[in-house]
Amino acid sequence: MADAPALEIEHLSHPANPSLLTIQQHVMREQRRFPNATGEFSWLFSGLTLATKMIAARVRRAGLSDILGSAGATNVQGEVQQKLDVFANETLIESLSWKETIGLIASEENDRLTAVHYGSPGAKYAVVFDPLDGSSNIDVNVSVGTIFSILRCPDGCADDPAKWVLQPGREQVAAGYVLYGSSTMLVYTSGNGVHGFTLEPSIGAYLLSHENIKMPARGPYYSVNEAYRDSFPAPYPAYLDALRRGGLGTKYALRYIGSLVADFHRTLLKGGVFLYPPTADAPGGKLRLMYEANPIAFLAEQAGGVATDGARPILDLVPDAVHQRTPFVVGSRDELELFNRMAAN
Ligand code: FDP
Repeated sequence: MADAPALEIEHLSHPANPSLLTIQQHVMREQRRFPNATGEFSWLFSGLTLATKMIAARVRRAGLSDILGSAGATNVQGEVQQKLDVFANETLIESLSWKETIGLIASEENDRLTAVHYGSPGAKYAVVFDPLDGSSNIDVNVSVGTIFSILRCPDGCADDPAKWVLQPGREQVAAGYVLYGSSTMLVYTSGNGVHGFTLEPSIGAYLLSHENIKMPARGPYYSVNEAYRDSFPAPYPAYLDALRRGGLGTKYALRYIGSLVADFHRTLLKGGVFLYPPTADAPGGKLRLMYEANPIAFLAEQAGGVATDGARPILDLVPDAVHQRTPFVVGSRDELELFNRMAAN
């Protein structure tokens, strides 16, 4: 019998196309940094991506379906719930509840923690989220977002849900947001840089579009609701004046959407500073530490930026309640250096 021809191998002549890297593949690649990684984390992440694609689809059709307007109830914050808030919350909880590694969920919309696989030996993570941030913008077709933070179960957390969830932001395993804007983007960090993925709607996949995002060291904008300026404490009014008058070399312009994810996304890409100071109505600040400030601060630091509550780094704050609020200043290195200098005087 004649010898069979040897199987020939042709090597790929070009490197893999990075723009075809999905979020799932990226998360798996990041996990390989940890020798004992099991792939569970990327399975958990798929619950987030599925839910946010469903939310994106609903947001896109918002004017066409009967989903605009109030759901007729108020949430734990005393805010009127929009129908899309309710949809986003239920979709995230439903999608994440399939993931055996999730023990607990905390949502902006829910007063109490939700036990998912709490008590099961495989439950390692808690997911904390704001299902639809900026919801006062929904009815007028302005960008909204989902923000999430993932925390690992520390030693002894099995009998103590508070110990599991009320960890400083520094302990986050991963965090990110999805911006439902002119395109839908997912931006996340697992402690190794900040990476952005754009939803390709025709195939329903988040594809890598912004690898290793770095926040410019200085930017052109400050972003704050200046209508409350009269009640801002020191040093906020003087700081805003300094930026406007060229204290950092250029005269700053103002951009404020009133939707945290959208305002931060611009700050991340263009640089500058976003502020939500204490006000007369919200002396402790308005934004929530665990599912707004912490994940955004983690992203900011990973991108070379800085985040503070006016006195301390956001990521060092030890929470004492899931829904606690904080003043919040986040942005580029130079703007935050000036802010911290003025705050110290
Ligand atoms: P919203 O009330 O529309 O949900 O935390 C909620 C938030 O929006 C943020 O997204 C936004 O940055 C901020 O509140 C806007 O608050 P003001 O209307 O007081 O400026």
